[in-house]
Amino acid sequence: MTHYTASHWGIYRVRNDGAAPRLDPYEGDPDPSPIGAHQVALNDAPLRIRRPAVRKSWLEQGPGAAPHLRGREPFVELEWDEALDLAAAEIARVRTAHGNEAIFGGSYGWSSAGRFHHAQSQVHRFLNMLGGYVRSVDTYSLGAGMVILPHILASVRETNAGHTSWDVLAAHTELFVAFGGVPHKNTQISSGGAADHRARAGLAGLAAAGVEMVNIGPVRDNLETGGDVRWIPLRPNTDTAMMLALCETLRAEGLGDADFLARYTVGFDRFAAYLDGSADGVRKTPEWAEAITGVPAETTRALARRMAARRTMVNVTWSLQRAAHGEQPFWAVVALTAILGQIGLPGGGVGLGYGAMNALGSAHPSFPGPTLPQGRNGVSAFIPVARIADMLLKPGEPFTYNGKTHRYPDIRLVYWAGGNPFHHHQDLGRLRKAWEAPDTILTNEQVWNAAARHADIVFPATTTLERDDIGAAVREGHVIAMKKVLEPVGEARDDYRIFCDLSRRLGTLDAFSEGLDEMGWLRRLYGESAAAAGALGLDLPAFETFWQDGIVSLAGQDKPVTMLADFRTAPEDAPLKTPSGKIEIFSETIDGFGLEDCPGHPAWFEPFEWLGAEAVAAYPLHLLSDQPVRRLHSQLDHSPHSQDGKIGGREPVYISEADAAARGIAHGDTVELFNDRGRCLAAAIPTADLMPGVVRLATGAWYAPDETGQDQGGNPNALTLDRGASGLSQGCAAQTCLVEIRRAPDAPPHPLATPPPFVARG
Ligand SMILES: Nc1nc2c(c(=O)[nH]1)N[C@H]1C(S)=C(S)[C@@H](COP(=O)(O)OP(=O)(O)OC[C@H]3O[C@@H](n4cnc5c(=O)[nH]c(N)nc54)[C@H](O)[C@@H]3O)O[C@H]1N2
Ligand SMILES: Nc1nc2c(c(=O)[nH]1)N[C@H]1C(S)=C(S)[C@@H](COP(=O)(O)OP(=O)(O)OC[C@H]3O[C@@H](n4cnc5c(=O)[nH]c(N)nc54)[C@H](O)[C@@H]3O)O[C@H]1N2
Ligand SMILES: [Mo]
Repeated sequence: MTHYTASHWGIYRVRNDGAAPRLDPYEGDPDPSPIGAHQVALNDAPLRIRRPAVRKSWLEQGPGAAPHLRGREPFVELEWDEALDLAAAEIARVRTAHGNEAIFGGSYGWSSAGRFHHAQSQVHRFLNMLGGYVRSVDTYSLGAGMVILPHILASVRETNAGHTSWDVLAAHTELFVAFGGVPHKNTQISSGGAADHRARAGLAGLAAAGVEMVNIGPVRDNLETGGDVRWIPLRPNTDTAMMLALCETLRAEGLGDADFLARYTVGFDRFAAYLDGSADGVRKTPEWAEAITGVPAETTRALARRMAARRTMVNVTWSLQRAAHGEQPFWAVVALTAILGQIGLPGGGVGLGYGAMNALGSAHPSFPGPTLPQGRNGVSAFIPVARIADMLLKPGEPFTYNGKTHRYPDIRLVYWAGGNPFHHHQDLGRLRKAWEAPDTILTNEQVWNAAARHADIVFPATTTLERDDIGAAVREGHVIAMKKVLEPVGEARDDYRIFCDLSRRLGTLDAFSEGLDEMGWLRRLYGESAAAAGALGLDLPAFETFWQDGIVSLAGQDKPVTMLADFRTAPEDAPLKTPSGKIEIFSETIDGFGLEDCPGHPAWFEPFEWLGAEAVAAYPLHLLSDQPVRRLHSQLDHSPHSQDGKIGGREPVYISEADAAARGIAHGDTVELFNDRGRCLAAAIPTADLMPGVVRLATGAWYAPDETGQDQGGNPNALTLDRGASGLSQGCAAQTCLVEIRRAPDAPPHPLATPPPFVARG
């Protein structure tokens, strides 16, 4: 019997031949990620939450006590039963006094890979059995993209699973144009369990096939194939202007595919009137774009001609839409590739996220993996996920979302499980203020990170290694029996058990558990998934065989994929799910919403903050906060692998050599990044791989503000702007942020985060 476990960054074979279990990479993985290597040793780290704990003032004075002390005061550890009684009584109180619409259970976050012990699904199911909760919609990953794409092309679910596979790209693509690169670092991850890491081989395959590679953006080293890559530096958040100029060049020079536009798209004429300036008096020429992007007009013009003459794939990374007016680069790239007319042809068309996750470009078969049913939510109120602080600060106030106006609910109780808002949200100083609004904040967590420290009642949750589960991810082609590796640390319990314990106290245990234990659920969820796979002609073995073998691999059943090939072959038989059934270069629906910041066709808007703005005088550097190389978000930041990437315990901030020299900053110097919103410390690394005017500080260092509010950890969200991408999506706009940077006085090395203080009951 082979023993496996799985995480978002890979599958591991568990070896039990030494004193402690050891994790080896899955033998079928050609390019394993080192991120998870230390999981066993870390499992018992000092930072683990060992016992239920309650914030001191809350315990002594009850709900709503001294909310400004959240994150600043000690905890009291309690017995499980007492802590569960307190939490259940508080949930009951809020439901009775304020109704379920006063409970926020959006609980965004990545939690762990197993499909049953998936913390979000667990907390949602738990709250639904009680009548429901205020939910959040969309993701931080693709806030703007998820709203715009269904109007104009297809849902993100379809585009993510439908990307042209790497083999087809290598065989057919001649020119690969990447806005924002194809960062190998990000392809370590697939939500639910990356199985075989294929991006490195995919990129090398393009180089070997002689595909011409062009990388457009502020960062040079995010597209590495082993071969030649041409870098065109471009100011952050200005990709749309360059794409519009490419479109205008194709239009003006008659290089577009008129037949494609006529048969497969609607609304090109309306867009053309914007491109040629007849609509607004400004022609979107390469010269017009140069003033915005910094890309020489001749470079853009020549690239447009080359794109039209070659089999061309144009890719955008997801970061492009995690910005002010983030809908526009996604819409503009769809329009650009529609004009080129290669959508649905092998190796041509549009890529919406090669390099964002491992799964994109996979040829493995797709089938629905196991998922925990969440039940029905009796509350209709919701927020776009990144509007959490607005909701808490402005109850009752209106917001727009996807063409409608809604109101923020008045939240009294927050329940978070499996996410770290003090990692993922923008402008953490503002979030801290907003966090004072609810009477009570409950969380299940594994580690004493900032989210746990800012809660009132903290329940210690088990890790993946401490329980049985099933791993599976879209297009990864594997189902993994994730068998328990270690005993739980301290008194940690599974999220399922915690919600069973609370449900029993609240009278909903039968509905929540359906009388099943962990194994009962695993059998049921696996059976449902196997049946769905069977309907697609994919044979999954019986549960016993699966559990015994430890893994099911469908890798032998690969089929090359060409995105939107069916639509191209027969648009009448395989229409898109857009209102017209075609690609919408102009959307009557979006136009009808009447939004000033998202009209009926792709358009250029000045970002809220950017290098062309007046604020540049005070804060002359554009901060990019990209995904970290050495961890998944804030997870495992305390691992040796993540800590090895730091200097003196500080997160590195990359800065162009010119900007570093101008400020007297040398390699390894402690620096302070600051703007009107916040301040954080980091360690400088001058580099030639960034354009001047841009700095890059990855996300995920643990937020640790001192008494003055200066974040010692180096979390970029101490600085970012908390504003929706537009009135259409309200998506996360983290990549829109100006800062200044200066040498900081010598500071002692930043220590690894530690647990909060505990006190005995007063
Ligand atoms: N500035 C800036 N900010 C960003 C981004 C950016 O580009 N720039 N990117 C955004 C994006 S794309 C994302 S997806 C978010 C990610 O934000 P999150 O998904 O919230 O970040 P994680 O660190 O993965 O948080 C997962 C948490 O779940 C806990 N956890 C893990 N397993 C379990 C479990 O089984 N049970 C329980 N109860 N808890 C568990 C972990 O300890 C961890 O605290 O960040 C966003 N924030
Ligand atoms: N190792 C690791 N991998 C991950 C994650 C992780 O935490 N760690 N998180 C995963 C998650 S949840 C997500 S959503 C995906 C996100 O995937 P992405 O959003 O694509 O990832 P980023 O690293 O933020 O950005 C990709 C590149 O775009 C560049 N960029 C930023 N702004 C601009 C711009 O305005 N124009 C151009 N042209 N380029 C720009 C960035 O510098 C970076 O090099 O990554 C996933 N992969
Ligand atoms: Mo994400």
